[in-house]
Amino acid sequence: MTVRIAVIGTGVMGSDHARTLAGSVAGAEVVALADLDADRAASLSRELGARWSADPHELIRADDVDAIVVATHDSTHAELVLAAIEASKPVLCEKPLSLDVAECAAILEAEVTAEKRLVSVGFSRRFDPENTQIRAAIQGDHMGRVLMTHAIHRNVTNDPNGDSASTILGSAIHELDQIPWLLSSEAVEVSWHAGLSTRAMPLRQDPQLVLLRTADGALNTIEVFVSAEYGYDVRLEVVSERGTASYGEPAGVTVTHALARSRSYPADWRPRYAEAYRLELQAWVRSVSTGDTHPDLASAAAGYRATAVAHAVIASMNDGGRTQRIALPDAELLAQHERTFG
Ligand code: ISE
Repeated sequence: MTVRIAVIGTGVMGSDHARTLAGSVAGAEVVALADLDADRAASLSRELGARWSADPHELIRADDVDAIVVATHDSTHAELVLAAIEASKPVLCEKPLSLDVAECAAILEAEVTAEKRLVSVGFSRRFDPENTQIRAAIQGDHMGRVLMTHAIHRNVTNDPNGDSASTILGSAIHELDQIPWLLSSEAVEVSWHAGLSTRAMPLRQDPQLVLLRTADGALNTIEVFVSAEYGYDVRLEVVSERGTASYGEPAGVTVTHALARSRSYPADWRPRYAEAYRLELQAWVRSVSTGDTHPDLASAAAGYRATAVAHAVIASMNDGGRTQRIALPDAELLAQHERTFG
């Protein structure tokens, strides 16, 4: 069965996902696009042979649309995901599921009421081959227990109007999902730390350091620096009792010239995670067409947890870096969702 998809939002990620779905994902057809920016949507719709609309709700309800990708501004995710659940259509929502924990809870509630797993969240690192190799390497007994992990997440630049909290909800949110997923152990407490800040980003603290403790007792450090200028650079090292596993060297060819040896960094995340996005979209499309959810597709519950952890980090930021326990205000609903949908 071909899954007929509407992509809502044709900015950086929406257009990237639409092109990947159209060109590199088996069983997918992009039939419609929505964006408030008519020129942007019209030009991508010509390229992909899909129709476009300024009204996402019209596409979510349309009879010739089977499934939805949401890649709009973060503040609109919940409304569109709820509309997809209402229309009983599977939806892949870019991270974060919502900026707001209460909105994430409303999504959990709607999905539990629908009695159908419809929501997946675009935590693409779960499909990144280097991450899945690390996960395989640290499983089992041969390496012993994981004691610590160290993540580094650097962007070339970011929204100059963003504040320190937006770094956590828009960028560090990846690691806030990735580390508990990798260790199969939920986040239990966090603290936020900062020192000198780059003059390139006057409105936010940059870089920031988050310490995250998982339920297994491991301590995890996350440096997130969204205006590092030199290149898109993402690294991870897992330190276990009898070994380590890590990635982080820039991919590609090493060039030697003029007494120097060099490799290039990508300017943003798209080249670094192109394969992860393709694998994630393929897993989602296959799940939609077979009805068997891929185990690594992040659920709405994972989306809820990551947003709740992000808010605990922001609480620490606003409380002089004091350690915060993770508050799960809808613990009963979350447990019910996880019992029902795994
Ligand atoms: C962006 O939205 C992403 O998803 C990237 O992976 C991340 O590195 C970047 O900081 C975010 O803004």
